[in-house]
Amino acid sequence: MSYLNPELHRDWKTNGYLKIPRFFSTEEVGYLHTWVSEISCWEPTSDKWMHHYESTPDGPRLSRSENFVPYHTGMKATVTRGKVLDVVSELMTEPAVLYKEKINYKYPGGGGYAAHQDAPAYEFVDYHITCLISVDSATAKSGCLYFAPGRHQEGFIALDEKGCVAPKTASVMKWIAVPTAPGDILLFGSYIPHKSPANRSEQPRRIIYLTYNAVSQGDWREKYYADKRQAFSEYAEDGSNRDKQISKIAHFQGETVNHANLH
Ligand SMILES: O=C(O)CCC(=O)C(=O)O
Repeated sequence: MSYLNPELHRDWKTNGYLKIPRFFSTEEVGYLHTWVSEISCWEPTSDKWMHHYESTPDGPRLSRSENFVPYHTGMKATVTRGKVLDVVSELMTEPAVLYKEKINYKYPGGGGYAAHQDAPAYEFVDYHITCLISVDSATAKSGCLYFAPGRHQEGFIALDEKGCVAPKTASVMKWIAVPTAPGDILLFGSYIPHKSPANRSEQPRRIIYLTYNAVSQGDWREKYYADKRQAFSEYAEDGSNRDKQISKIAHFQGETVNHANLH
């Protein structure tokens, strides 16, 4: 079954991202809501899922959870088979495999993300497609994504020391806000520049991000998380402050809080 008509394929090629409204039904969104809440209640671990926290006006809150798929049956089924995998494979023009997954919570007052491309943070494979699932509604006020349409065909753009698009270049790019409602998905490749503001609303803006690569490039998911864990344990020792990041690139603009300091 195809999820995309020729017009959607054209939009994808032209813009480098594609929104499909109501990809998940109201009932499915109900499940996703429950699962995101369940995962957010898991205690921090040093060897399974990863939680990241940030300071907000309401105190420390989760900013991100990742590596949860092996530990959650419902999420695992939804992201490793079925319609998300199918639509990503269709865009990839070959079968896809999960590379990484995360939930970005962006609670009220939660930080935004500087203009960046994902490719510098996603090592081992050259190209990825991410499927964003809007669990809450994301608006300009609550911190939806902004894209620079068509700029996915230029390789790395003005990559700075943070791994982001240099602010001077980003400031003259044309940015389009892409709000999403619960159940909408937004597909984007790893070279499309994007950014998002802080959440200035009173509501959480929870979004699931599922990133895939072509099966022909191999299955890198475990290696990705082992490498990230290793890198962050080195950052914690090397005095570089990079352990304050939530990714190998320094795109997150919130103020991170170490979970050891939460209680
Ligand atoms: O969730 C957001 O607002 C943007 C996230 C993002 O671009 C990222 O995590 O790389």
